[in-house]
Amino acid sequence: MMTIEIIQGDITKLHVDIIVNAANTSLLGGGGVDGAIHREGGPEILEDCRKIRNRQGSCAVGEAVVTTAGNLSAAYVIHTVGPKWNNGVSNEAEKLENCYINSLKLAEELGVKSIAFPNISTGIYGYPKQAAAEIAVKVVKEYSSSLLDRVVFVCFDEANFTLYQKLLE
Ligand code: AR6
Repeated sequence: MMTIEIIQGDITKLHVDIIVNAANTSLLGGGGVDGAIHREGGPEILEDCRKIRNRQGSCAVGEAVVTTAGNLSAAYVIHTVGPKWNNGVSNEAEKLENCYINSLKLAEELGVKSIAFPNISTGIYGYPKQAAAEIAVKVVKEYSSSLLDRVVFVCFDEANFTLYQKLLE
């Protein structure tokens, strides 16, 4: 049985097996939660990201890749690339769904039990928070895993925290 939790705070401080990053296709870091993860996790994460780039090039929107978590307490960081909001005309919903699905699948392949997600795409990428939260909750609720037993939604801002509480009550 997979339990779903909501926490308000900084994802880099969480004690879970996997922290998910809302990255960009370059995998080379950025602002928001991506900036925080690289800052707190240290340079080993970027080193791994560069290796992945050398192997496969950039990371497509909706896809997910895994690196070390460096100095973070997690075992791994999964980097997934959310869609930029484009008024809903660029299959953003499907792309966002894929971020959650592909991250969960990768976590299972890694054989871990717990994973924490930020509110992918709802910051710099401008995805409407309500719609994004509905997708995140739907995908996680529908995902059946024999291995994962804890999924945490880490909400940084009050608005997302309130939305997730309503959706999961
Ligand atoms: N812990 C948890 N959540 C956080 C943290 C944190 N430390 N910091 C911010 N958030 P964003 P995006 C929340 O902008 O919209 C980067 O430059 C934030 O409040 O980090 O997917 C990448 O490199 C929001 O709810 O990611 C890309 O270029 C959520 O994390 C681009 O931003 C996502 O906001 C990706 O944009």
